[in-house]
Amino acid sequence: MDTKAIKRAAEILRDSRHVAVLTGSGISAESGIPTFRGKDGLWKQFRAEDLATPEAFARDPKLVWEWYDWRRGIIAKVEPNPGHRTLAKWEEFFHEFSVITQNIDGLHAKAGSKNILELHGNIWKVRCTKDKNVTENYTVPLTEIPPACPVCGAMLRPHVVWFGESLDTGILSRAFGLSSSCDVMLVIGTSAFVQPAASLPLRAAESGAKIIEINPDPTPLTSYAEISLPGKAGEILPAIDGLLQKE
Ligand code: BJW
Repeated sequence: MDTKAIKRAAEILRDSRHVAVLTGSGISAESGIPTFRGKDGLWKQFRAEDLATPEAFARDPKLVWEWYDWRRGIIAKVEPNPGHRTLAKWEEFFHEFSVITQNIDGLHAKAGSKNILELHGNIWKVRCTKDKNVTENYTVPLTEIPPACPVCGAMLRPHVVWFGESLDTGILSRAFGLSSSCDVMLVIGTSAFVQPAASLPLRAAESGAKIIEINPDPTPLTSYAEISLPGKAGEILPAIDGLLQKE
């Protein structure tokens, strides 16, 4: 661990009032949830075109639901790790603190974070394909695949954002607003490959925020980062927290 860079990150955070965090699947890796693009990532094993597009769902809803049912089974068994827990703790520490996440696993909320924007939806929510009503559903495994809407009987779909689908405009505009107004943005565990999420740190940097990136590997955002902390979120975030609490 680069202790000098961690110390500098703690100094920057100590001087900040408004902190925004962008997380990706890497923050949940230490909880046991596979990422998408790493060497053991989901997209090495499965094709996004077959499972994470509206066209794939229209073609074979059973296949898509079986994949989500499998992932719900993994996520149901895991717990937030020290990375999630440190971010939840920091909500009390800073004047304004928000987590903007691309993750659908619900682990930030489970760790205790409250100011969360879920850009790509939530795996524990389902949406009626007919009336678009969104409800929570925690049944694992699902009792019928594809599941049916208990109100109208139409097919339900996962309340997640697939490739080619627009993000919720209210959530996205709040995410850009936070990115424009924060003093510092922590970018944690994302390959910064998927738009529009990957543009949020660029908006923050353009607006004068300092970027601190935590990721074992470099990303297209690394060159924009004031501080780049190569390593695991579950180790680096508690190390920064240790220094913040010292003062
Ligand atoms: C660790 C670690 C540890 C490991 N600690 N770190 C502009 C240009 C080009 C294309 C587009 C564009 N604008 C829009 C597009 C199209 C498309 C897109 O971005 N395509 C790219 C692939 C090029 N975007 C969309 O379609 C979006 N919609 C949209 O923009 O609508 C308007 C529009 C439509 C069409 C055309 C133009 C405009 C929707 C994107 C939806 C993404 N959906 C998914 C699935 C969600 C549901 C589900 O989970 O099933 O979201 S795909 C997948 O990727 C998932 C993730 O949220 C997302 C991001 O992945 P993430 O989190 O970054 O994971 P990885 O695996 O990539 O990276 C993990 C990182 O962690 C790595 O860097 C590791 O090193 C690191 N790591 N262990 C810290 N312990």
